[in-house]
Amino acid sequence: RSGTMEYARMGYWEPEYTPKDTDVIALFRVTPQEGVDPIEASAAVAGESSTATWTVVWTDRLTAAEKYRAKCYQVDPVPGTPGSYFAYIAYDLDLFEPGSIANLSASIIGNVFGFKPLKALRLEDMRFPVAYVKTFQGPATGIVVERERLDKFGRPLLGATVKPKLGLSGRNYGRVVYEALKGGLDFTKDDENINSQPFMHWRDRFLYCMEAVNRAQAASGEVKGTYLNVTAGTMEDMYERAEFAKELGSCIVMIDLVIGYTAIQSMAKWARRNDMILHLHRAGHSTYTRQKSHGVSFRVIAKWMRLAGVDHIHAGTVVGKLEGDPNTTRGYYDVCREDFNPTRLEHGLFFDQNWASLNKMMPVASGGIHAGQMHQLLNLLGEDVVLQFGGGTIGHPMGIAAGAIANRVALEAMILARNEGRDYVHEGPEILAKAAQTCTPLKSALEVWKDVTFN
Ligand code: CAP
Ligand code: MG
Repeated sequence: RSGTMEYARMGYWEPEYTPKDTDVIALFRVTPQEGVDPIEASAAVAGESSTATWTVVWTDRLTAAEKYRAKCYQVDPVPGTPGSYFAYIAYDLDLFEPGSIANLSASIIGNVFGFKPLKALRLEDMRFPVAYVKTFQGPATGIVVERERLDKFGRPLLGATVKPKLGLSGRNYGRVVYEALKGGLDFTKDDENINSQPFMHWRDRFLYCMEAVNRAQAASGEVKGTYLNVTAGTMEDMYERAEFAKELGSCIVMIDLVIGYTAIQSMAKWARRNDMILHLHRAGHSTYTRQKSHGVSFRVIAKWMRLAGVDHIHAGTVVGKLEGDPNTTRGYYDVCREDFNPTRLEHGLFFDQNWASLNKMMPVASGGIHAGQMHQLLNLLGEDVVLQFGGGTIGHPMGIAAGAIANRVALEAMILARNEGRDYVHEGPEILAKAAQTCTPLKSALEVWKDVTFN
């Protein structure tokens, strides 16, 4: 019995262990400090994210320690990254409260990320057993029912985030919503940092936005929506805002990731009870998802959010202004939209994941995208996605409705070409140019943003 814990020797390293079908599995990228043995470091991650502390404790013997100890069963060097290791760790299902992301994350990304023997630690992926998946509600509405409620099929949905991000009055904000929806978008959206500031209190925004939605629906004959951001400091405020949105006839409400996991799950339950679509903006995620050696991969956040029960989730664009490579982003979209994710290392999916009939989430692509990229967006992101052009609608030289028209015409031209079996990706610029001959707003959009690529 030594003074400090020897994790590997104490059973947190078990190379012979084969994970059970009912185990939760986590894959960490472990970067030990100089001189720390990678196996010991990985065993320590298993220990500190399950039962262990820095020394052996007598009370271990009062528990079924063999069972409750997480088991690191495999450690592989990360290809091309000397000094980093992939550690596979299995956790018995009994370690987790059913249906609670907060409880899960308090173990898996709890104290362990500050552990001194580690230089860096990243949670890369997780596998959840069906028994655990079934303890979660999953997306309140799901892609299929969302499309039925909106009566829109066979193409991506189109949206826009109202800009400028801050400072518009309620009345002017409502005007943007009306113009964008009437021009042909399906949705408009509050920005992540629009809540209830002195320049526009939430109630004003909701009233003007819903007036705009109703007028645009009457003018177009289409179902329209606007994501009213109900993110608020307390649960009471958030529910009050969500109830008011529903009372005004909105089909959708929005929350920001920063409200936290318990609040997200509660809102998902509210959304299911009230037949509302729940949009999640991933505000803040890059603070911990972006670094390759430390933090949490967004694919894990996407998995947690599908369990938690949101309907929409921002998942990246590849071609826009925010970071994201094509294959990793595809992996996020797989997590959102497949019933079963097979292991697909090229997309960053390290495990088979059975979603056990949980609804699918609608991925949302935004951040510096515009009509001239329509062929790339359709090719990269597929059909079940919301393409959201904020600047790419509201910055149109001929006005907001013209911006919306440009996006809708570009999308429909591309869908038509795809459905005719044309090679729409390579012929994309040609197809857009042809459509622009009879659509001045599209012509103008292609002209003004032709050089914008963010590469
Ligand atoms: C986009 C946006 C979105 C980000 C979110 C913004 O505006 O409103 O919040 O795209 O990123 O504030 O930047 P534009 P992600 O359309 O005008 O660029 O979807 O990657 O989470
Ligand atoms: Mg935004």
